[in-house]
Amino acid sequence: MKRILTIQDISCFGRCSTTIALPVLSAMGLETVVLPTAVLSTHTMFSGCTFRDLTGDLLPAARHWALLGVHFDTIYTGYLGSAEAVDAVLEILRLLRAEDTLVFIDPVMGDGGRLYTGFDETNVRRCAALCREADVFVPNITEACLLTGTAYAAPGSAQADRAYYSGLLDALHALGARTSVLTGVSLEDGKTGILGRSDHDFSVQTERVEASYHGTGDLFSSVSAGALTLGLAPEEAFRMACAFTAETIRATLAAGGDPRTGIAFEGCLPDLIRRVREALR
Ligand code: PXL
Repeated sequence: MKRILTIQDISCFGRCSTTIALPVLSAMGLETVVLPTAVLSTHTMFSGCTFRDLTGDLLPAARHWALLGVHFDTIYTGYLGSAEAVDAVLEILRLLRAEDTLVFIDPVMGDGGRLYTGFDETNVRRCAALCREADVFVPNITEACLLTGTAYAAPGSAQADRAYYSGLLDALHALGARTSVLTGVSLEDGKTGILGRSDHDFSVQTERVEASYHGTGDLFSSVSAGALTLGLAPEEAFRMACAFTAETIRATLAAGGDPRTGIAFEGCLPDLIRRVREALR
């Protein structure tokens, strides 16, 4: 069985980060090791959340695994919460990355043209250092703009045309990842998806659903990282992640409820398992 390490926070209420990655990766048939960077009462879209920083525990845990000789097929990072946590992850990569380990970085920092609460320029600079370590790199438009010094153009606006996205992907890919994927890219009216580059360029567009749920990016990244770990080619892995994410957004909308409680992926897991089985046949 392949083994994946995911390094991101645990937000106890409001599905995102580890509370999505762990069930999704387990359902995909991967042995999933979690390393929480912090424990929060909720994600930061709820005001007044508690935040227990665990940065000091990250390296000792990784050193223990290195002593035990634990091998990771993939190391997947998401929300890191502080510049110090990013530095700890850089050390962890030096300790635990084997020649065949895939390093998948989702540089979670912001959305909608703005940094998330608690992030500033220091986070952006440290995150850029982390991105240089990535085999696979999956920022949204906001994060790609911050990391490449590009002006933000909102999806659907006149400035956000194909040439804008191509230029942004060029700048992103120049940061050095083997596979770079821009998420939240709208190439046609009423659609949304990704634009990617590995040994060739690819794009995926699905019907846009006029709803936005917390944790959607984490779901997309978890499925992508899982599918790549299982050995799918990048284009195939990202196609699966786009299709499954679109389906889950539709299911969440149908279920109703507060969007801050996060994307309702649980009822869709049997479909994810079916997609994985078909892809591996
Ligand atoms: O979904 C990204 C994310 C993860 N973890 C925490 C967050 C956010 C986005 O706001 O606040 C704690």
